[in-house]
Amino acid sequence: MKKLIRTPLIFILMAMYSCQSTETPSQERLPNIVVIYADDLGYGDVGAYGATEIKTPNIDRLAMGGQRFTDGYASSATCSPSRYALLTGTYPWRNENAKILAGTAPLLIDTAQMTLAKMLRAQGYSTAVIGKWHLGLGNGDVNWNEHIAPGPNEVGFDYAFIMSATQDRVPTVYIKNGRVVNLDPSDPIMVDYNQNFEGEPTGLDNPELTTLKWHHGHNNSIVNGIPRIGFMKGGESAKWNDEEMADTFLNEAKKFVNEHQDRPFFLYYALQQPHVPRTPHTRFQGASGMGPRGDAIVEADWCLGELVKTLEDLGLAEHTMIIFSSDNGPVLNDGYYDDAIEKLGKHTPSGPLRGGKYSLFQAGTRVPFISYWPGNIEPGVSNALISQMDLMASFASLTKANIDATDSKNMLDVLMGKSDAGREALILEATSRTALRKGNWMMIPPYIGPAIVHDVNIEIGNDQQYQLYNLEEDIGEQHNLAASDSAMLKDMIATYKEIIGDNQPEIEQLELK
Ligand code: NG6
Ligand code: CA
Repeated sequence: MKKLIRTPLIFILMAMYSCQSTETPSQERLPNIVVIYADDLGYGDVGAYGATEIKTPNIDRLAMGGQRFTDGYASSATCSPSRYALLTGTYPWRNENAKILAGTAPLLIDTAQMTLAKMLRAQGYSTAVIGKWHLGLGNGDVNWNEHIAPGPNEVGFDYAFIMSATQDRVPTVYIKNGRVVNLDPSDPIMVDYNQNFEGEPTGLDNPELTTLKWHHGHNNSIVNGIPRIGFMKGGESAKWNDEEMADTFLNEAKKFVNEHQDRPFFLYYALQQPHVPRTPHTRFQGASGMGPRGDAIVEADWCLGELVKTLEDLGLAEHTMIIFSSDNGPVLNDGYYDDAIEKLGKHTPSGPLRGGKYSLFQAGTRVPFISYWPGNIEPGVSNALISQMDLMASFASLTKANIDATDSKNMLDVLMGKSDAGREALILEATSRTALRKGNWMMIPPYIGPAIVHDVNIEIGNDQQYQLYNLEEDIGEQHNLAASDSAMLKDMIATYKEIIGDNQPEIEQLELK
């Protein structure tokens, strides 16, 4: 039998009073904002974007009930630069340190810089980041056994429950508001990216201790049988359980929503899937028939569904704008032997696009991008050109915040499905190279370097000639029109130079005529 808990009358009266005082028409409550950000999920990895071999019913439900963008972009083809742009509304190539960061890298965002979290906090939001951070921590010499700062709390997040870098990088511990979770002070953590700690096993020297084999890189410290990037010693009780990571982040996200339902909140829920090492919970192992990469996608889809269900159960769905996207395009073998290639079957993670993660071709940065807000966003498909960087100016408009935005464009009406007037132009970045999307055209300047990165088997877009593609007719970027349409090429180069100014990568400056 359920126990009845009696609420004293005074609390009921207080609750009634507080409802009345906050819900006057002039003080309409701002919507909650939830950004759900997958890691390395490709344009073709989602049912709503054409995947038939893998099932993503929860993401598809958002796509069907919201705006599904066909031309939505991450700012970069790798993680840290994309996350930097997402949170600051600034092109990553303006910051020379915005590259894939080591687990010991200092905080990439200047604490004086405006961020999504700071902006929304100033508008009365409770703010949280839960999941993958990968934007650096501290000032370059972190003692992992003390309070770690500056970090997310210093750039606008009230609450932070994160992994510092990636699942394949040390330290393999969770950090909650600057403190390593479950750390035993008598077993301090030490981290080094240059040299090993004496006597500690590594993937390179002790393959017999690994349960997952490394293919390239990933042969330093072994944690939970998985060889990682970087060396780590100590912190035994604080080490995360890889297979429980998805549940851990999800439970944190649900808890945050539950505890902050009474005032507007901003939740940046940064999923770790399907980045390597892919370690879905046993509940999902075998779920896709595609090995761990497919299973991790099914798991990520489930996590998203659970969070949406939590919002619905609390009656918050109509008060919450959800954005779903991915930090960069897909990769199969990103350093471990995990059957991603062998069990792929007919699935195409890049969909119809060329390239993948690390690439200036479309699959590097064009990603699933969905806005969802039942009762407020008209369902539909939008071909508007939009970047994750635009969330800053768009959320400023939504919450009436006053910010200086240069790179970030106000796309609120586009996100709401009220307009299809997207951006005119967008610079895309991949491993410190840049290219221009404008209208339906794509221009990649000449770059010297390998056309294919063989370890990952991805065409990254290098060519010593200009490349010009008409995406409307040639979404797979097969026909280089640079020689045949010199007027368009000239126009694209002019726009590219105008936006990028002095920030042209050196190699490009040499070649540009
Ligand atoms: C690369 C790693 C790759 C992945 C990537 C970052 C090697 C050989 N490769 O350097 O496995 O960790 O960095 O991915 O170490 S990202 O999605 O966070 O940008
Ligand atoms: Ca990524």
